[in-house]
Amino acid sequence: MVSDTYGSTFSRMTPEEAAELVPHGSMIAFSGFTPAGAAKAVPAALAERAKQLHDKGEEYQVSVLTGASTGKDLDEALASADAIAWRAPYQSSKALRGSINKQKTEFLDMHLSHVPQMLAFGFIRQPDFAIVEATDVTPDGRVYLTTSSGISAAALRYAKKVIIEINRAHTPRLSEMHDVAILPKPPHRNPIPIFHPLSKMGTPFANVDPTKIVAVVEHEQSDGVAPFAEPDAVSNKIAEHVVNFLVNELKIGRIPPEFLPLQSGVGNVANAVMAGLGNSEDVPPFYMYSEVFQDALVDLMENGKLLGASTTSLTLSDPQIKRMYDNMDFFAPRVVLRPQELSNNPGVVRRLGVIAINTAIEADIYGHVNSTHICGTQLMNGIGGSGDFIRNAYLSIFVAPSIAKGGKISAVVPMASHIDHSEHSVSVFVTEQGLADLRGLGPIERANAIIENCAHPRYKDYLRKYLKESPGGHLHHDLGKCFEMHRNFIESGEMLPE
Ligand code: 0RQ
Repeated sequence: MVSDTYGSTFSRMTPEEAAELVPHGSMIAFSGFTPAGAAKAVPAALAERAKQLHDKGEEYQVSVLTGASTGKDLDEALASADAIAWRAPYQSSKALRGSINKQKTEFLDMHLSHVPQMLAFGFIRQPDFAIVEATDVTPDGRVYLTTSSGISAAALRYAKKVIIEINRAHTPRLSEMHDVAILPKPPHRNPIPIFHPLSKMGTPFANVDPTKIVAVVEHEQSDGVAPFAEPDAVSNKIAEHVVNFLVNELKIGRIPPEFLPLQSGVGNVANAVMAGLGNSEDVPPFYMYSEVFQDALVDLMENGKLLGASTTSLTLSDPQIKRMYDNMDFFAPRVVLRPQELSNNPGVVRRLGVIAINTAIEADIYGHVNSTHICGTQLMNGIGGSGDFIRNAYLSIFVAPSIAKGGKISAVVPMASHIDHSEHSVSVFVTEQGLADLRGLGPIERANAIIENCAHPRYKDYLRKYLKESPGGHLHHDLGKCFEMHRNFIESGEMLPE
């Protein structure tokens, strides 16, 4: 399937041989944004190596940088082997989450668009290795990336040594979607020439100095993306509120007739919202300017509702990626895969007027949003690309079920226990209970809108009382009581015990 253009130029190795090249303490920049395009064979071999060395009483840990979350062979395997000392910028692995929350792994939670620039300027340590998945590499150093772009181009440029994983499960025609560019360093940056979600400005491959390539490993493994479950009633209700809101904005002319590009976060609620928009006859065909292209979008593109998409990853389950690979004549001109510095570029997001829809863990009555830390201490996944988009979006919509854990937790609280997105960046908050349009509202008006429209009935009276009885200036807050719901949960397992 893959044209073998590198011939005998580079050393071909087994994953185990390549893993032997990576010493304890190395900083590794891996390809991958979600499981899409993530390095697979070498990290799995590194995890095996770590286990064997630990069994012998020797230390072996590495620092791991990627585009975002990864597949099971990377974060989950390495964390299960106790082999990750430091990690950035995002993760969603159970084993790694556990290690981070036990302080065994140092985790740096970052805006994803910042990563390539931080590598360029040495804000984060120079990678000793880049381990990047590709469909092909040429003797002169062209690297044809697979299902994600992420930080791969920057990793190849700034790492001291490079290992390429050639994955024969992907079609080489992915190069028709890739548009790779590395921005010049400031102050030598011209305006980014992206004036439409499908604008292209770069090359269909990433570049590497071929003398840095120390190994090429070949395999054939799918990305292993889990298919989405059918949306539940709560997700569908949230989707209905979002669709009705956007249709009304369109009717009254606050969204132009050709609509605006959409960004949608990951997860089942986000998938339900995309499906809801796709099924609505009142929403015209639209574009996406987003970071993740997930299962629901394949159907929407095929039926003409989704005209085109800019993304940094094709996070598709095996059946959906097969549909795409079987019909590349149709899909290739409609998808642009960009490095995350560009897919998530705040300047482009502001220019294009993106409507951003992301999921919150909790919001407080004034609209500050916590996307990352349960009760202010336990990391869930990370901020991901949500901040890149919502701070500069035309409309920043946050969605969340009004309750979690069977009602023991409220998503609306007096004061968020950790803040990722401030009230200044949040236009609309939505739960299955309803929608609070916060635009143009002062703080007390915002609080009333969120409590009355979004809070679960079980929590409304408590929140109303908190707002009414707390000492008031511009905002109302009782600093002795604002975390009472969180304290209750930690002490008794319920935010409002009977
Ligand atoms: O727990 O897994 O034990 O059932 O959190 O919650 O409702 O299934 O929603 O999967 O969409 O995740 C914010 C975490 C939501 C995610 C977050 C518990 C709940 C459940 C998951 P269980 P749901 P989702 C683009 C944009 C930040 C990054 C981002 C996220 C689990 O969307 O990581 O936006 N966002 N990226 O029970 C305690 C609460 C809770 C709670 C939910 N208040 N307290 N537990 N849960 N609310 C993506 C990228 O950048 C790649």
